[in-house]
Amino acid sequence: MAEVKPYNMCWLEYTDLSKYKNKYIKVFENVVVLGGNELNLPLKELKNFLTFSLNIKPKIFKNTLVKGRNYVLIGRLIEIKKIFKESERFEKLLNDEGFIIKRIDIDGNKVLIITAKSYNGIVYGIFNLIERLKRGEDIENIDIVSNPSLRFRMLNHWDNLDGSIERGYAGKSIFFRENKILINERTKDYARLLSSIGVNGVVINNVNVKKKEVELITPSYLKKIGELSKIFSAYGIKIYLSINFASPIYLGGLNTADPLDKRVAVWWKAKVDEIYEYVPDFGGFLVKADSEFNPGPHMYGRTHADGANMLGEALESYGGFIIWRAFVYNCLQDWRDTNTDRAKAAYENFKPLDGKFSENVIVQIKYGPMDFQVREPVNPLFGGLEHTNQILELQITQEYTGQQIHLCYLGTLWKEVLDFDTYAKGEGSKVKEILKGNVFDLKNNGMAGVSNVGDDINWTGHDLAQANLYTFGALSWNPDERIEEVVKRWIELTFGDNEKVIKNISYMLLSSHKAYEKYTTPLGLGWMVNPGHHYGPNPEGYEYSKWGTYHRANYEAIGVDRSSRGTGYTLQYHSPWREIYDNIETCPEELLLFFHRVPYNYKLKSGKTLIQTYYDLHFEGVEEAEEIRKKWIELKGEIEDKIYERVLNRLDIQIEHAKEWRDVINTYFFRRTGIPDEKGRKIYP
Ligand code: GCV
Repeated sequence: MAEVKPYNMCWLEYTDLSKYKNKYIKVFENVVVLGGNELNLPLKELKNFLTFSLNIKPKIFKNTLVKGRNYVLIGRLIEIKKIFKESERFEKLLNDEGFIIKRIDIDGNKVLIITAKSYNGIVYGIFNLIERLKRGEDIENIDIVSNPSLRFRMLNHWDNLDGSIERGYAGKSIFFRENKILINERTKDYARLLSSIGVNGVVINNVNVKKKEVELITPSYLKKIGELSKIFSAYGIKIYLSINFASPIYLGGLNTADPLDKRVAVWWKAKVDEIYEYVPDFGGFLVKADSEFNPGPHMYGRTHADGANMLGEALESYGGFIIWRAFVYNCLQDWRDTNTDRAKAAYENFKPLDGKFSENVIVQIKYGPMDFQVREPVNPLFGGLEHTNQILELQITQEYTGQQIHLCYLGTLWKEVLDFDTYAKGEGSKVKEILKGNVFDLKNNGMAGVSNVGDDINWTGHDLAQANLYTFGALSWNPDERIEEVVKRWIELTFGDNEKVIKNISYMLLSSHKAYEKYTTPLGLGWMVNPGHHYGPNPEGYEYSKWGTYHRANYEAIGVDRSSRGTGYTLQYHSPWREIYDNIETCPEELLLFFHRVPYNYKLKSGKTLIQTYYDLHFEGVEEAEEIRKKWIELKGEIEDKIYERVLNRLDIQIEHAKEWRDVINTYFFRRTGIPDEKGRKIYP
């Protein structure tokens, strides 16, 4: 009875739930849809779920109310208001993409209303209802109003036309193969998955736009992108493209891409007109400019605002957006240069431009000032920019967090970032409030996650890494949600309602980031990875490179002094953070080595020295990883065999690699200092 596909549908798998049939049959026997055919697709989603999972085959009525029976009523608010006066008050409760699910009495019949102002809202409402049914929730008296808090909820794919994915750990691209655009059953299923978690925008190609990918904005690709966009639009998702800032040179035959050169602006305007002919629902461009060898306005002595606004103007009449990345720093640093601090770069580049960007330009900012390390302080541009739309960029793909071989659930970290109080306008200026538009009067904000998806059978390589994708959607819809709640919901949707499964997997997910942090580079150190691919330990892998990522360990101390006495990075924060971070005594210990250069014998609050703490954390980290594995083993027999084995296999590798991390890092510290572990555990001399 359940639906069978050649890949697993994650939280949206329509498994056999006929055990709930009796509970729901009375509600779903009749479904009334108001309006034309535009709601066929969400209706089909509901019908498919009811049929496949619950074995309920509802009778469908279009624009006809059924008398004397209970029914489900689906329609836009504008339609619902015509027949049901009381729903006028729904108007004030909803934002553009929100929905209402409510069971009420109409003429003595129980009616389950699913309504929204927009098409997107209806789609989200249907998927939300399906979630509730999958979890067996009681819907007799359901009364839900749900509005997304953030306007932009986007996925960024770093996919290349040849099918490879930069920092991808789950197979090949689902969008591209051999320089062609792929459209198949899976395309639609991906749109469904994203829509079901409220995502409303997808950038399909890598921000590093290389020679072949420059051509994505030419008719040879635009036709297919138009087809792709239709599929995604049906699920409320706009397609965006990453572009190369020098496209006027590569494609237009111009000898410049100077944003203030009229010919360049005219070329882009014509290009945008052409794109919208093929892709009427097009969302806009994502731009990595003047960053890691990608061209940008600096090449012509212009600012990021000059570049972004010129493009913004071309998109304006179509309602399109420019998303401009703040990941700009000197990637050709000399390691001998101790004056340049990469952590300061984003703020230094963008703070002076605050207020200079057009309304349809959004600056996209990585969560920390460096590059998605296991822990970094929150980027001071949050709270620093007061007149600029902003998107928080998170990395769902686990580049520095175990590459989907290690279990590393990121929701706990993201939640801390969202809850961080920038104090930009005094207490309460949290990152999430800025993104909601509550701190500064800017509404075009949101979250972007670098996708962890590929064409693996489970989409994400590690089955449990699906939780990261799900959580990204949940938090970008509602950053206030408790993370334990998100985790529980994901487990129930994916694995069912077995108490032990929920308990053990919750434990595994919620403790995994801490464990990973402990056995890799805790206390804010970061970066001790192998260069290039970024997997596995290499304490000096980046020490003498050009990337600006140094810890400068010697025999006495480790870490960079970023205080006001050092590089001055702490001064980019508002008080009280500036003072808290500046002082080694008050700096949160989890970020100690990010902000300070610390002698190995420095005593932490526990009374233990830095070096002893480092040894201890590494031993603890491995023990915690072992505990996580144990929790999985306890679930043998409770989880489908294939998934159980796949995850176990990765957990086995994780333990082995966690030990490698522990031993390499501890040995490095021991060899640097000659200080033995107080507890006499094995450290390789
Ligand atoms: C897409 C890091 C990654 C790069 C990535 C870059 C970025 O440097 O290692 O692979 O490029 O960030 O975010 O642009």
